[in-house]
Amino acid sequence: MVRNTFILSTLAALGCISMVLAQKPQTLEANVNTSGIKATFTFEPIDDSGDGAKVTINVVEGLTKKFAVLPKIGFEYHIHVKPAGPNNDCMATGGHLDPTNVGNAVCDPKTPEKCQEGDLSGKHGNLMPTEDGSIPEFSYVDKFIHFTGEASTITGRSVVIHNNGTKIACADILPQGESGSDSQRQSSITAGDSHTNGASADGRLSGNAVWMAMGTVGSGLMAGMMAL
Ligand SMILES: *[C@@H]1O[C@H](CO)[C@@H](O)[C@H](O)[C@H]1NC(C)=O
Ligand SMILES: *[C@@H]1O[C@H](CO)[C@@H](O)[C@H](O)[C@H]1NC(C)=O
Ligand SMILES: [Cu+2]
Repeated sequence: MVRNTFILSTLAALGCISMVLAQKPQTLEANVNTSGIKATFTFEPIDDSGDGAKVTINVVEGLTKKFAVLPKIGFEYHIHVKPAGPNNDCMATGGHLDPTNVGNAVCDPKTPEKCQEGDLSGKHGNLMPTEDGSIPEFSYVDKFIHFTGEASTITGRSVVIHNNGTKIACADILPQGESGSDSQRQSSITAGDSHTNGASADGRLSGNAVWMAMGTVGSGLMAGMMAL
């Protein structure tokens, strides 16, 4: 009986590890809710590779024609390198995410591979203002968005919306469900949940986590053998 329990728990532990290792990158989200602008940007992995995202954008309010400095050109938006942090400081977000060092070269939507990874409006068009400031939800696939790689991952960075260049609103890119209020974000950091514990910034298991998992199985084996 003890032996069976031990074998079963060992198998269960191994099962959990293989499930975690084969895990698809997490869906990420940036919830903009500042300066009267409310919008959600969702980044869903298109497969297990960590490269490519289905981006879904839902602007609830704030992007009116009246507010736009250039209503015919609209609002640019990008993934910026740094997060806005707990005070949601758009000025702290730094420049565009550009791991291939494209720099200021103009982004041609026909050759997105030559654009900055973070230049979403360059690749897919600006957010166009409306009378009431909302934009019906729309989606596109961007194969050059990465969930992995220290330099290329979008995890922990930010989405910034501009009005003729000026940063007007922003939000950090976090695992879906954690991108709500600052208090939510704070509690998820202090609680050290499964997203932050052992998982590296790019959403995959770090070497340490693998060794910790192996250690757990090892202890299980020892405990099981001692019980025999
Ligand atoms: C947006 O911000 C307002 C004011 O700061 C707050 O009352 C509201 O709960 C926020 N909405 C969401 C969806 O986080
Ligand atoms: C838009 O921004 C440019 C560059 O900062 C500036 O020269 C121009 O005056 C702005 N346009 C308007 C209509 O404010
Ligand atoms: Cu920007």
